[in-house]
Amino acid sequence: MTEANGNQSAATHDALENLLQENRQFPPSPEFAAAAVARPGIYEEAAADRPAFWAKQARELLSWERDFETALDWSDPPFAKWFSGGTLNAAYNALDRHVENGLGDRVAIHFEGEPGDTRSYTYAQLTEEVKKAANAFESLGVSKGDRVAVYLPMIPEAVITMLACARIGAVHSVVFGGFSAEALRSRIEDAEAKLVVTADGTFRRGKPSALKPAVDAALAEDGHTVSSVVVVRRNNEPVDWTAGRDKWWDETVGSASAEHTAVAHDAEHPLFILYTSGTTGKPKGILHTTGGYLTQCAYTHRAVFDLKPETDVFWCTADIGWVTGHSYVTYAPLINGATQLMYEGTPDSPHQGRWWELVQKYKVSILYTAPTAIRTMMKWGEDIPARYDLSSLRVLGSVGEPINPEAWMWYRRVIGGDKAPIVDTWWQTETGAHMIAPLPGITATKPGSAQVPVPGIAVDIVDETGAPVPNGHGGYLVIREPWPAMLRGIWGDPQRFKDTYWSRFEGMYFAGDGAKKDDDGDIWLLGRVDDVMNVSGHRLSTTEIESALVSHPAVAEAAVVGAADETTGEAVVAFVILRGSAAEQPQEEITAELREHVGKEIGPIAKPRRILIVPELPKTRSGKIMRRLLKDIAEGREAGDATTLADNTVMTQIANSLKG
Ligand code: 6R9
Repeated sequence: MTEANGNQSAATHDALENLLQENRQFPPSPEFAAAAVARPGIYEEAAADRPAFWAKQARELLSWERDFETALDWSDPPFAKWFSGGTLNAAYNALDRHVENGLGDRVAIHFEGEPGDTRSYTYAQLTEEVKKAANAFESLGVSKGDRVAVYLPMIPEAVITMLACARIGAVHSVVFGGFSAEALRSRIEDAEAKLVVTADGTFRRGKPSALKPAVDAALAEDGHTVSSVVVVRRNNEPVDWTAGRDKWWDETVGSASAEHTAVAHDAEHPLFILYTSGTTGKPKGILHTTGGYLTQCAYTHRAVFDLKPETDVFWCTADIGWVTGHSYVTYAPLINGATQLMYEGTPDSPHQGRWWELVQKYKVSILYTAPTAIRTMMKWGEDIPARYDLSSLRVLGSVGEPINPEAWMWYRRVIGGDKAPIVDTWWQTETGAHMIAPLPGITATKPGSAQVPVPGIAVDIVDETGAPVPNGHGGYLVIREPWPAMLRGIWGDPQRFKDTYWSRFEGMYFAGDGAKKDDDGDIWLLGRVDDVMNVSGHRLSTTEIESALVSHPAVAEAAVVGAADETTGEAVVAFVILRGSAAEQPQEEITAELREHVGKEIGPIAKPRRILIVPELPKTRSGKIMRRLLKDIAEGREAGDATTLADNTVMTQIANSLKG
C-alpha cells in the first residue's frame, strides 16, 4: 500500500465500493440480545475513560493479592505499564481460586486425543497437576524469571506446563510442534531457556509423529543453556535418551508433591515470550506480561463470545503454539472458569466429520476457528456436517485472516443453523487479545467484516500521513492508545520494537494491516499491507480479489499476488484450486470465465493478468497462505525458503502442475 488516501484513484474507490456492496446484515435475535453478556452502553462507558474501564475489568475478572494503584503508566512510550503496584499469580487466577470458590468439580478440560482416547480434568484435578509440575520444575532448578521452552502437542500437559511456569514466575516460550529442530534451536538460544518440556511425539492422521528427535537435534551442539528436558509419554515410540538431562514427565512430575503455594508476582512480571515471524529476518520474541494481558484475555473471552461459564462448552481449535492457543485455550477460558474442549489431531482423522462429531459429543456451544478451516470444510461438502447434531452451537468465532463473505455465510448457515452469531475477531500475537470484533447481542453482523473495536480499544484507519480516513475509504490500521494486553517489547531488542511498530506513524502502533471503513464506519480488514498491490497506480487488495474468485462456484480456494510488471508496476496473478467438476473443463475456458467474473465483481482493473490452476496452495502451519512463494512463481523465480510450510511437497506439486 504505497498510495495515500488523498490521491486514491477513482478506480480503487470503485473497487472498495463494490466490496462494500456486501450489505447483508444479521442483527442479534431479541432473545440473544436480552441474555447477552455485553450490555448496550458499554462502548460509551469504555470510551469515557479507557484506563478506568480496564481497571474495572481487572478488578472484576481477576483476583489480586495486592490491589494496583495506577491503571496505566504511559510516561515512557512506547513502553506501557498497566496496573502498577498490583501483584497477582496467573495460575492462581486460572485454578486455585475456582477451587476455593466451590467450582473444583467443574470440568476445566475435556481432552480428546486423535486416536480417540479421552481424559477430563476438573478444576481441582488440573490445579493438582499444575502444582505437581511446578514442584517438579523447581526441583530441576527453574525459578522466577527463568525461561522454559515448550515443544508439545495439543495435550493437557501443554496447558499444565504453561500454568506451572506462570505459577513459579518462569517465562514460557512455546514453540509450535510443527516447527523444525532449527527453528526450535534458534528460539531456545534467543530466550536462553533452562528447561525444555516436550513429548516423545503425537499422532497425525492415524500415525505416530515424533517430537523428541527435534529437541535432541536442537540441543546436539554445546553452547546452549538447557540443563533439563522433561518428556511426556504420548505415543510410546522409542526415543533417544541423554542420561542426566532427560527425565520422563510421569516420573518427575508424577512423583512430585501436590502441595504448592502460588506466590504473587508484579502485574508487569513477564508471563511469556512467543516468537512470530517478521516479514524478513529472524523471528521476533513477542513479550507479554501478566496483569494487563490476563485482563484483556478474560474480558474479550466473555464479551466477544458471550461466555456463560456455568453452561457453555468452549472450543478453540488453535494449537497452543500460536497466540490464539495461548490466549483462548490456556489463559482466558481457565481465568473465566469455563469448560473447554481440547483436541489433539487433524480435522479429517479418521474421517472428515471428526470436528462435527466432537461438537455433537461434547455439546460444544462456542466454536472458535480459522477461515482456512472453514473453506476446507466447504470443499469437503456440507453433507458431512449435516450428519451431526450441531444444535448446541450458539456463537461462532473466526480468527487469523480475513474471512470472505462466502465462507462467512456458509459458516453461519451450515454450522450455525442460520442463527448463531459469527464474531470475526481481528488481533495479533502483538496485541495479545481481541482488538476488533462484533459483540454478539449488540452488533448487527456483516459477512466479511470484523466491524468495531472492542470496548476500551482505540483503533483507527489512517492515510499515508497519519490522518484518519473518512468512511468509505481505506488505509493503514493503527492503534491510537495503549491497551492492556499489548506486547511489552521484543525479547532482548527494544530498538526493534520501536522500529517495527512505532516508527511508521507518530505516537501510534502500526499493525501492518490494511483496512477500510464502510459507510457506517465499520472496519473491513484487507490483509497485510505487504499483500496489497499497486497496479497502474491503483491500489488493489489481494483479499478482495480472492474473495471475488471464491464467490465463483467453480473455485474452492484462491490466492492472489502482485507480480512485478515493467509497465503497470504490479500485475495481478491468481492461483486457484478448482472445485469438483470444474476441474474437467478446458483450462482456457474456465480462466477466461474467472477473469470476467472478477471484472464483474470488483472492476476491470482487478482482473487477474494470469490465473494459474493449481492442486494445492502453500500454507504455513497456522494456515496462512505464503504469498511470498507464489510471488516467486508468478515472477518466474525459483521459489524461496519454504521451510515453514505445513506440507513441504506443495511447492513441487504446484511446479509439476504448471509444467503439465
Ligand atoms: C490472532 C492471530 C496476525 C495477523 C494480523 C492480520 C491477520 C488475524 C484476522 C486477520 C483479518 C481477522 N488476522 N485475524 N485478518 N481478519 N479476523 O492470527 O495472530 O498469527 O500474529 O497474525 O493475522 O493480518 O496482522 P497472528
